[in-house]
Formats: sequence, C-alpha cells, structure tokens
Amino acid sequence: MNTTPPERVAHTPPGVTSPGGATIQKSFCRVCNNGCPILVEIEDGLVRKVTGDPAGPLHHGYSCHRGRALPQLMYDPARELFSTRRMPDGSRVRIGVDDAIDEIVAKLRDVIARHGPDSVAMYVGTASSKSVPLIPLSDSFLEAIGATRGWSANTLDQPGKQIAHGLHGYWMAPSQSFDNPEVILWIGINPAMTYTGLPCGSPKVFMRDQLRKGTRIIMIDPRAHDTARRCTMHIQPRPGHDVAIMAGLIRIILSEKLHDQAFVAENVEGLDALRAAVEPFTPALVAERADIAAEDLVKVARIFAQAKRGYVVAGTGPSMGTAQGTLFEYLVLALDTICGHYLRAGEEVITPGTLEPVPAFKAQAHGPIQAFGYGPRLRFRGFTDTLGGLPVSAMAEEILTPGEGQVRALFVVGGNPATAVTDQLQMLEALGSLELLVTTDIQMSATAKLSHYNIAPTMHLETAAIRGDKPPTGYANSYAGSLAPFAHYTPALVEPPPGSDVIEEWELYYRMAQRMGVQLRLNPMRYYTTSPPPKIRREPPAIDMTGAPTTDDIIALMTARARIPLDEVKRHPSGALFPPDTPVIVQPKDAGWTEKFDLGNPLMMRDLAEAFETIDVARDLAEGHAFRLMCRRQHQLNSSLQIPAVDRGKPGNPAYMHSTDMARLGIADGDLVEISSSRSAIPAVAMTDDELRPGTVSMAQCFGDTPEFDDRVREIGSCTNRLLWNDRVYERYSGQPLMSNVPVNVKPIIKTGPAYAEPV
Ligand SMILES: Nc1nc2c(c(=O)[nH]1)N[C@H]1C(S)=C(S)[C@@H](COP(=O)(O)OP(=O)(O)OC[C@H]3O[C@@H](n4cnc5c(=O)[nH]c(N)nc54)[C@H](O)[C@@H]3O)O[C@H]1N2
Ligand SMILES: Nc1nc2c(c(=O)[nH]1)N[C@H]1C(S)=C(S)[C@@H](COP(=O)(O)OP(=O)(O)OC[C@H]3O[C@@H](n4cnc5c(=O)[nH]c(N)nc54)[C@H](O)[C@@H]3O)O[C@H]1N2
Ligand code: SF4
Ligand SMILES: [Mo]
Repeated sequence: MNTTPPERVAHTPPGVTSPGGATIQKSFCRVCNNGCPILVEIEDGLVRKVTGDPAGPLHHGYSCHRGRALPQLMYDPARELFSTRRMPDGSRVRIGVDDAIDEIVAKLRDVIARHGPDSVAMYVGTASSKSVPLIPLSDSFLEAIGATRGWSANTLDQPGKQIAHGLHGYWMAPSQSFDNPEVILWIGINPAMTYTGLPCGSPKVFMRDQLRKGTRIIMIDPRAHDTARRCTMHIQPRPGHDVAIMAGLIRIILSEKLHDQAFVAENVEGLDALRAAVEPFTPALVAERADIAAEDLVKVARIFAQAKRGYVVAGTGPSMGTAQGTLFEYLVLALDTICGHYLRAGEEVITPGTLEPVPAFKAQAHGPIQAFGYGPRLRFRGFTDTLGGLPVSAMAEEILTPGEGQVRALFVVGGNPATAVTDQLQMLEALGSLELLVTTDIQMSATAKLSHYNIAPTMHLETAAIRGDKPPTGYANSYAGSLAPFAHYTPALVEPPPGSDVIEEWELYYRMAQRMGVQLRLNPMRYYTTSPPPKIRREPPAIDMTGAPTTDDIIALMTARARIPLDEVKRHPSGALFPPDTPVIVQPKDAGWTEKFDLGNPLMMRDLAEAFETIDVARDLAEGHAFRLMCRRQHQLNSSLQIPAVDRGKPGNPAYMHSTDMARLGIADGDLVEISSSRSAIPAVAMTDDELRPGTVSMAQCFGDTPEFDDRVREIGSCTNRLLWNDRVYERYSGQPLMSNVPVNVKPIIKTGPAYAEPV
C-alpha cells in the first residue's frame, strides 16, 4: 500500500495575478442556500477576504458573517487535506486518494459478493448541496450497483411537505408565494436566521419592504425570536399543538365563509370531509390546548383569509414538535388552497425558471399522486419509500439487525449521521458495526472518525457551481425561491491548498463506477422531489465514463436544456436577472380537465381525528419530565461552521431557558446542567433566554460528539439526538421521530475536570 499522496501540480487559475498582488474575483457563497454573490480577494492563490458583491442583482451586496468567514473555514487547521484510512487500533493513516478508492472498491466487491448489492446503502446530508454534480452522480452510482436504499437527512427535516403535497395535489402554475403578498403566515420557523420562508436576498430588507407596503406578517412560534419580534403579530403557543392550530384556523375560515368559494368549487374535492374533520377544533379548544388566546386565533384566521394574496409556510418546528408532519403540512396546503393562493389564468409568472426549460403553466390542479408505499420495504415499522425519502430513523436498525436486508456498507455523502440522526447511541452502535463506512468530510466529524475511509474533498471556492431560480411549484408553496429570474455561475477560483491531495466529492463515485465498470447517469434529485413529476420520465443523460469529465463538463450537461444557455449565464460574474423576452403567462385550464386538489384524503382525515383524541403527542414520554426540549438554530449550520470566526467567542449550543426556570432550579448563566429524557442524558451549559415560554428548553442540533467527549461540552456543545428515540413517538409515513417538544428534565451538575470547571 502506498500511503504517500501523489504530488499535486500547482497552477495559477485564470485571472489571478500571482504571486504577490491580490486580485478580486467574483463568485457566490455556498455556505447556505441564500447563495449571496461575493467578492473574493485572492492572494498567492489563497482566498484572503470575502465580502458581499454590490452588483448582485437580488442581494445588493448582502452577505452574512458566515460567508465572510469562508477564508477561515477553507483554511481551518482542522481541515482534512488528505484521505485517511482507519487502522484496526482506531488510529488513522494517510492514504493517497487513488489507493483509497482501489481499496474501497475491493472491499465493496467483497461485501457485494458475500451479501448482495442491497447490503450497500447511502446517507446524504446537507453538505451534499455544495457540489452541483454530487447527488445526481452518487445516486446514480447507488442505482447502478443495484442498491436500493438511499437515505437522506430529509426525513428528519420536513418530509411531510413532500408527502402531503402528493396527497393534496399540485397547482400546475406557481403559487402566489413571494410575488406581492398581502399576508404572510410563518409557523415554527426563523426566517431571519435560517433564510427559509422568504425569497433569497437580505431577510431584513424583504421584511422591511413588506411591512412598508402594508403586508401583515404573522408568526406562530413558541419562541419570541428576532424574526417574531419584527412581525406585525406574534402568537406564542406551547410547542406541539400545530395540528390543532391549523385545524382551528381552517375551521374559522370555513365557518365564517371567508374562503375563496369560487376557486374551491372549481378546483377542490373533499371539502365537506375536511369541514367535518376540523369541526371539533373550536377556537376555545385550540386556545386551551396551545395555551393561546382564542381571539388571537380568530384574528389570524380573518387577517389571513381576507387578504387577496399571500402565503403560509412552516419551518422545522411543527414537523419536529408534533411527529405528525404529513398531517400538519397537509393542513398548511389546505389553508393556502381554500384561500386560493395560486396564480390564475392570465397572470404573469415572475420566476419562470432559468436553468430548465419553461413548462407550460396552466391554471389547473394536478390531482394527488402516490406519496408512500412504494420502493424498498424497510424491515421496521412498516416503512417504505415516500415522496420525502426513505425513513432514516430506521437506518440504524437496518444496519444492526441481522438477516436479509442488513446493511453492511454505507457511503455518507456530505452528512454527519453520528450527531445529526435521532437516537445517537443507537446510530453510533450501527456505524461502528459496519464492514465498510466511507465518508467524504472536510473535517474529522463524529462520523468521519468512525469511517474506514475518509476522502478529503475540495471546498467552496475550489469548485465551479451554478444556481438559478426555479418556478415555485415543488417542495412547499413558499419555502425558498426568488423575486426575479436569476442565474449565477462561478468557476473554481482557487486551487486546493498547496500540497493537499483532495478530489471533488462526485469524483469518488465516478472513479468507483469506472473501476467497477458501471455506467453513471445524471439522476434527478429524488431526495428533494419537486412536483408534479413529469408523466413521462426521460432517461437521465449518460455520463462519459471513458475520459475524465470536469465539474464544468457535468454542469454543461445538467444545463443542456436550460432556458438561459450556460455561456450566457457565464457572461455575468455577479449573476444576473434573465427576464423572458415575452412575459410567461399562466394559461387557462385545459378543455375537459377534471383533476382537482384533494382536501379530504381519508388517511389525513383519520389522522386528524386521532390528533383530536391524542391531546398531547408527547404524553407517552412525559411522565416525570417537567420540561419540553425544543429545536432552534444558531449561526453555525448544523455540525458545520463550528469555528471561532462563526461562533465569535460563544462556542457550543447552550441550553436556553426562561429566567423563572433558571431561578427556580438555582441555575445561573454558564452553569452546567444535565438534560435527561427517557432515553438518555447529556450535559449542557445553561443560558437565560426570556424569549422562551417557561417550561421549555431550547437547544440547537448537531453539536457535540460521541459521549467520551462530553467533558468538552463548553467547547463543542452536546448532542441533543442522544435524548431521542426512533421508535416511540414518530410520524407514521416518514418515520420522523418526535424531535422538538421532547419531555426532559433539567438539573444542575457539579462535576470536576478541566472543561467542566469554569463558566464561559
Ligand atoms: N435533534 C435534532 N436532530 C436534527 C435536527 C434537529 O433540529 N434536531 N435537524 C435535522 C435536519 S433539518 C437536518 S437537515 C439534519 C442534518 O443532517 P446532516 O446533513 O447529516 O448533518 P450536517 O451536520 O449538516 O452534516 C454536514 C457534514 O458535512 C461536512 N461538510 C461541511 N462542509 C462540507 C463540504 O464542503 N464538503 C463536504 N464533503 N463535507 C462538508 C461537515 O463537516 C459535516 O460533517 O439534521 C437533522 N437532525
Ligand atoms: N443559521 C442557520 N441557518 C440554517 C441552518 C442552521 O443550522 N443555521 N440549518 C438549515 C436547515 S438544515 C434547515 S432544515 C433550516 C431550518 O430552518 P427553521 O425551520 O427556520 O429552523 P429553526 O431556526 O430551528 O426554527 C424552528 C422554529 O420552530 C420553533 N419550534 C420548536 N418546536 C415547535 C413546535 O412544536 N411548534 C412550533 N410552531 N414551533 C416550534 C422554534 O422555536 C424555532 O424558532 O435552516 C437552514 N438554515
Ligand atoms: S446568507 Fe451568509 S452563509 Fe448564506 S449564502 Fe449568504 S453569506 Fe453565505
Ligand atoms: Mo435541514
């Protein structure tokens, strides 16, 4: 085995004057989905400084401190610059990337020979979005070798959005969404922190402009966070009662006949069933359960339904806090639908898409499609594939449980299941038991440390990328998008650090496929279904397996049918708007078209009746637990960006609590506490947050590491997934476990040891 990495030939990328003189080049930030255009100062082939690009057509120079921390992120001392292999004693040695791939392929062949191709599986996480060709090619690799289980983090996020959309049906033109709303209803979401629920650009500017023109912005969130405080109205319910809140809003609107009756009559089926199912959710009942004022609920319903245009969108809070994400999101869609929040015939589509051909937008409903119950059948809890993906909460059991279907080899694509997936202890046992675990991580994450091979990848400005607007018809009505048709391409601006041995992540799958003699194609993104799916699925284009395609070659293939040709996009280094020559107008309904939205899906009506009976979804885990642990997000992005330039002197994920609870427990800011659930316990650093309701603890996810690092809690935080069960309270379609609103106890801990010693 040759463990010496091959030498890299350094060359100066085009346009960079080197050495000595710094140049400024343009790109866009890929840290989060906001995609801010940036100016990148490059000196000696290294990124020195990043700032917002004032010429960015939608962001107008906006950037956040995370994007501006790209130099620190790319050249972090902890960045992996070489692939490594785990030795039997747990230590790691460097290995040249080609040798690593040879060894991985040999082991993969052996696993397949002994256990069949379906003993190989994949897990895709959030960092997969940093490389444009990655998901299409890794997914194609999995399919090409005959494996069926491609998991992603999506079933721990808001999988109910896609599943509910399938049950509800799709408008064949965009929803009104961000195009001139008069009302916005946000539920369990923090747009100014997470850049979701509003169009890309500056969240503050969007909110300011909306408020100036009179848009009512309503927030329903148990926490009075920054975004909530800037809204026209904020309702602060107990966590976990979002199904009742949505049902209550729909009931008020229907009973007061505030809905768009003409639209509903023409496009909706099942309204009577829905009306009957929401009937028990009176304002008084909802108010009591969610601990809000009944008048406020009525007020929200009236404001929402009386506006002519608008949107409702939820974040992760309700899906995680109810473990009824599909039902909840079905009611979210129903609310938009009864209010007729869709573009009609004759209206202009302001974002018809730039990187795909423009579909024929029609003012008609595409009826429901199969939303689950197909594809591979998991061995646990009756799970199948769904429009939101394969339930990842059963991944550990599929690895651990012997018998046909046992997973023996796992590829992790831009994710960190060891801290991100629910029930950490079970996941650690599973990952540790694999015959082959391959990661491609920029750092030794909790998962990468367990891997047999970690392939060091290129990062951010070292790779070419493209982004553009899509018509808002997919995932949810109004989760992400833009206010104008834009596209932005960036070449790779710098080479990886001198002396490093890294590859683009997709190359791992390409090179494995070459060695195994299988053909790759540009698979569509099955994890993030946009819909309705085309009636005829075109065979995805084949990748040239003989040469060595570049990222640019694959981007060219991916954009071959784009409305705006790639060469044209490339001519605008700050990105640009590409309005169509003639406005794209929604066409009238096809003659004889009979499909309708379904608001009375029998399973959803049954689930709603169950939700009425249940009262508190977390009750089975609640006995003896006085608090509810809620999800929240910080500036770090899940387990990424946990670096000083981003945390600015406040590392980790404090356990935020209301001051009355802190006082009652005799805890001060910076004290160590133990958070315990019926599953397990973690240490945490307590911090006051009077934005919260008393009785709740609010903590961010994907911090910390495996239990043996708990004494470093002040530096690295702790992993809330250790407190969660996979198989106690969970969503029946996606398997999403209860991840917020989780019953826990809090008690002060007095421990010795260096990291436990002093408050921060
Ligand atoms: N308890 C609890 N659990 C949760 C959540 C919660 O709120 N509460 N949230 C859920 C949600 S919404 C999600 S999306 C998932 C996230 O689940 P994952 O996607 O599995 O977790 P991340 O922490 O985002 O993992 C990203 C990994 O990619 C690495 N990385 C960062 N940048 C790059 C890069 O440029 N290239 C490569 N190759 N790797 C990179 C990081 O080091 C990290 O190890 O977690 C879910 N889990
Ligand atoms: N800065 C930053 N941005 C990110 C990320 C990040 O880690 N950091 N992660 C990215 C990812 S992967 C995702 S999925 C998105 C998520 O984006 P968001 O969904 O906006 O994420 P959060 O900020 O956690 O917001 C969830 C909100 O739900 C509330 N909540 C908790 N439980 C309940 C409940 O039971 N009911 C209701 N109604 N509300 C509840 C919480 O108080 C919180 O304000 O953000 C993305 N953007
Ligand atoms: S908001 Fe911040 S992290 Fe997200 S793309 Fe813009 S600069 Fe990057
Ligand atoms: Mo997410």
